[in-house]
Amino acid sequence: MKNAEPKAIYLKDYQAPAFEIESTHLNFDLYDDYTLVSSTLKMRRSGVNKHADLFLNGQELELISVSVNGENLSEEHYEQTPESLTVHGANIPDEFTLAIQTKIKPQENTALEGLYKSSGMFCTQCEAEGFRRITYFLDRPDVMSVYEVRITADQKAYPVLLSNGNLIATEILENGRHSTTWQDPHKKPCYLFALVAGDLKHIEDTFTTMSGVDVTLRIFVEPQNIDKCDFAMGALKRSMKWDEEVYGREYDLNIFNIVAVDAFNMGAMENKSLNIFNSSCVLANPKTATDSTFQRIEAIVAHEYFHNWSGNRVTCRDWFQLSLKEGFTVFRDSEFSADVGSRTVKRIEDVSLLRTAQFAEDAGPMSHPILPASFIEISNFYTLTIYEKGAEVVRMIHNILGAQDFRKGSDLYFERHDGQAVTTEHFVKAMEDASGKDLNQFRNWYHQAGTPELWVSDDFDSSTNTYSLTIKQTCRDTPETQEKKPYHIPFSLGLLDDSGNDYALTCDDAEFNAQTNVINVTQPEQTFTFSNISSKPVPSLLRGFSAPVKLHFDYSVEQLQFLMAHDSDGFNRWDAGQTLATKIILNLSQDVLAGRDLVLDEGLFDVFKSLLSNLNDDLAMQAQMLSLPSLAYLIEQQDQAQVHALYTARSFVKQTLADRLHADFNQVYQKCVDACEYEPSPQAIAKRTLKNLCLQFMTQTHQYDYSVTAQQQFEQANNMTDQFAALGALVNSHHQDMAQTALQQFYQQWQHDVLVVNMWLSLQASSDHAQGVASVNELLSHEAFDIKNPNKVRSVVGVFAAQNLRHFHGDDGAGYNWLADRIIELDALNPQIASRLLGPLTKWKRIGQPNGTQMKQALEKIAQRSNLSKDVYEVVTKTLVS
Ligand code: B3K
Ligand code: ZN
Repeated sequence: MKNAEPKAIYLKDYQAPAFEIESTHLNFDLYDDYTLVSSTLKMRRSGVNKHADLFLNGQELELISVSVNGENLSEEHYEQTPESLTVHGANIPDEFTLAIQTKIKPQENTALEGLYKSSGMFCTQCEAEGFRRITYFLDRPDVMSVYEVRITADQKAYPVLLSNGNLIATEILENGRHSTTWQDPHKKPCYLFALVAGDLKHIEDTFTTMSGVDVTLRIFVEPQNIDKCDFAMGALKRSMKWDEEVYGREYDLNIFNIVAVDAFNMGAMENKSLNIFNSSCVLANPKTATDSTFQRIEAIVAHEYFHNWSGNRVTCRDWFQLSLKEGFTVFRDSEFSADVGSRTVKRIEDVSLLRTAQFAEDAGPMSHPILPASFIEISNFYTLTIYEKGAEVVRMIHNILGAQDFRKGSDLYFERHDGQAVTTEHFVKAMEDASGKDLNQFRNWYHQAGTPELWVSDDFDSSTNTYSLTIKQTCRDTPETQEKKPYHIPFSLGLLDDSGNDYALTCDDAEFNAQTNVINVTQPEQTFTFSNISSKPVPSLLRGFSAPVKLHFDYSVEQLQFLMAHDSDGFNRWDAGQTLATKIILNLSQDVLAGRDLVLDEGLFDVFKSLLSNLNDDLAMQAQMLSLPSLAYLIEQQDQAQVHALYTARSFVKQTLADRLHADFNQVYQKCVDACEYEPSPQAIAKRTLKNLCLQFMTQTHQYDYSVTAQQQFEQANNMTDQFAALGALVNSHHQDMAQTALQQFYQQWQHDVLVVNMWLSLQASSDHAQGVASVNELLSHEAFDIKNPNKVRSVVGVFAAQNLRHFHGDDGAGYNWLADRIIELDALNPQIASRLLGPLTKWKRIGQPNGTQMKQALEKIAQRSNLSKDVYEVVTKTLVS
């Protein structure tokens, strides 16, 4: 590695800031080839050291001037490095005004952090450390101040000029320029600062808060997108109401703005009263967006809105505490989605993501606790662990305390820490204080990485009518902790009698809660004995996935079928089916490797047959039950994954079910066809999901030709969900001629719509039937591709590496090498995106040979480059040394 080695920073080294900023005045003069930023800060010393130097962060800035109390400082009064400006302590009184002028080049900013341009408009992204690319500042979340921001720009090109808080002045200036001034009365860290300047249209609505205050809500978009804002506006209003009803949280300004931008590194950003969204996470209408896009938009709008309390009013002391706001807010948005849609299906989706992707992260070289102890580049820590596992940890607290005490805990947390920058410990303490429950051992979840595993065995004694469960917990070594302390695991369960009803549970153990049927597992090994059990029950374990663990219990096929049919817990009914299908596919993959003939298990066939013949009202659940475990999930079940054997085994199961049950699938398909106008309601979504799942199976079979059904749906659909599902069914079928024609037709129809074209790119990048690297290379050179736009990169490069597992893991290693080249190319432009793309390669140790070694070689190729960004450097080095 030819880089000067970037250094890690440690949580244990945290020191409170030596200076406070009482108020921040910013003046932006925007021009097409540069921007002038003048910042005036009212500051005071806060530390005990009265001579401390003033250290300010800054990156890619041209310093024009710096003054203290109106006196310009000359170069001997300060020191500049590429990442900082340090004013010598001798020049600084206890209270002072610091004025700094810098010049920046937003139009050249391809990292999309700080102030940059997206399709002609100016916008910002400051979390985590982007503000330092705007001006020299104490760029850390525990420095909070009030802001006043004046923006000046050409009026014709940038008629809309926005920042946080309330608009307090507008001015028409000379030379066709104009300005607006914004004042945000709430103290905030600089990562919540935002600015937008562009030629935008907006829709407007109002929300009246629970105490009767009217809030003006606006969504700003480029003019061509004005017909795609209504759904997000509805979602915003639903979120505002939900947060009042469920958490008692009211909005705190008279204005709330959302802006959609095309070039954005992630989904969206919760800047105070000026949320900025990736256009793919806010724009939708039935013609252009699928059901899953509508659902994603609703969840993300809610997530960003909920941050107003969990993140903005109460923020993080330092970036090690990121899960304080993200884990809590994901839990909040996930409960919101469960309340407005199907609770069980939402749980299934969340757990699938966790078990497929977060467990993989936790088992890989980048594994870290939800409260990490160190990092090199914070952008690398916006992970599934911080977000999704963080949310599971909050969910466990919710389950241990119960809904009422949890609400008391959150009220206390918001009241105690309003306006402060705090730690995860403050959150847990508030929960403890409000409920009187001891969460001491529970805190291990914050400090230890890795997925705990539960090994459960049972014993039934017919002479005493007792049934015992022995639960042993283990957790594999992870980089930060070798000796794991036992976790406090809330373990929800039921025991089913012969007719499939739940026994009333009686257990003397103090760790068993008879009201909730939850066992508090706290020891490395514990046995729980239930009395009055008249015959051997079928245990339903870890109901609702009550803890983020891997569960091992040796279920028989009959027991799993019994649970699928009778379990009162919907999640476990689904999970029993997944366990059964997983077992079968893993066994078949051994047959593939041994060259044996493949035979479909009749148990699985019966399950599918009966699901298709007995449609009930819960179509959303039926669709989930009929979904085979994903290839990514199957890979996660093996220590040395044989990707191709798994792919072949899974495809065989799908193909055989399609061949033997195509008429049944078709019957369900026909029942679900309806000519109603599109609605993104849970019931309508469930119907479409089930219908389109059937279509996928139907287009697989060689026994009958359903391609015409798919084609008709493609041509006649009145909404994107059905049109795109039909296109997907063709693309992933053996009807390749028709697929190619439909792909061309689709592009012709939608080429003017960037977001739809991105879906079109993704579909091809993920296709089993395409030619691997050769096909994705074609997509890279397509007119619709642009390497500077993260959505395009994700649609092609990200999707190929993370979702086209068959071709990415092609035997010659070409997929890995191709990805390494893309990462190298992107690292020079946008390090955050480059680093994200490393994810699939970080799994090299868990992929069977020769692939594992080929993946490692691709990583080494990247490691040998000079001038890697910190982002890529950190992931590559940690991945190779582990
Ligand atoms: N807080 C932002 C994420 C910022 C990512 C910075 N690299 C969005 C969210 O989680 O709501
Ligand atoms: Zn968030």
